[in-house]
Amino acid sequence: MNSQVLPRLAILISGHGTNLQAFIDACARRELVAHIGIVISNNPKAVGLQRAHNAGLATHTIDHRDFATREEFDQALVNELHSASIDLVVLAGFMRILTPVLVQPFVGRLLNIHPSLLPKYPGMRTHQRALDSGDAEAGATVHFVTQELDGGPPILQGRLPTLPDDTAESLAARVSILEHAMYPLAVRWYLQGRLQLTDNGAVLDGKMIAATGVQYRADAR
Ligand code: NHR
Ligand code: GAR
Repeated sequence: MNSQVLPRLAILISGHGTNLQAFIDACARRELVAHIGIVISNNPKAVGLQRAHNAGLATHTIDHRDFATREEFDQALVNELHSASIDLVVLAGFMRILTPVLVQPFVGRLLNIHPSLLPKYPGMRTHQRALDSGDAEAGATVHFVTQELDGGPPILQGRLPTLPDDTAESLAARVSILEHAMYPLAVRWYLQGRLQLTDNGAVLDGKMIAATGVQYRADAR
């Protein structure tokens, strides 16, 4: 198939890019019928850039430190997304808070995965906060990105038990594996036209998604 007719994804990263790798693999296996049109990192040293190169993908580094304001940084992102004709923007370990300059033109076409059971623990250090609170469960949430940080409507939530000897690192490693399974599924729903952001929240197959998202199961399609 001609890659130009495939829906085009942008994956925005800042670090290891293991979620990016999950998308590269899902596209290669045709679990996702899409083309990753651009990988953008704000961090020139992101390991994920190498993963993109290895897969033959176009990359672009837009270093936030080169811009005087968040808005100017976001405008540079928007310009790149437009020139790459992007249909859906996927935040995958992207560590810069976005302003309306980016969110507005892409609202409803902008997804994030956050490493907590939202609405618990928006922001940073989620695993340590879950352990400090003695939570029996942790996980990750895919959500539509809106102006409110980690506050956009949840789509898909995956949970797993915390373990007695867990550290933030050991818990993060298990949540990470869960993320790689669940994030491509949410993107698949979007690309199949089954998932939309409406004024009332996220909708899947014509039904409102609950405030905690659809509960992810390994056999979900
Ligand atoms: N932007 C908007 N408008 N809304 C969201 O929901 C967003 C977003 C940008 C990124 C990812 C998010 C996460 O999943 C995300 C969601 C970065 C920070 C942060 O505090 C918080 C949440 C998320 C990403 N960033 C610092 C900043 O000043 C920088 C931290 C650093 O560089 O280490 O931008 O967790
Ligand atoms: C993932 O666990 C993701 O949920 C989290 O960072 C990790 C990125 O891993 N995202 C955030 O914390 C966003 N603030 P990766 O770079 O290997 O995909």
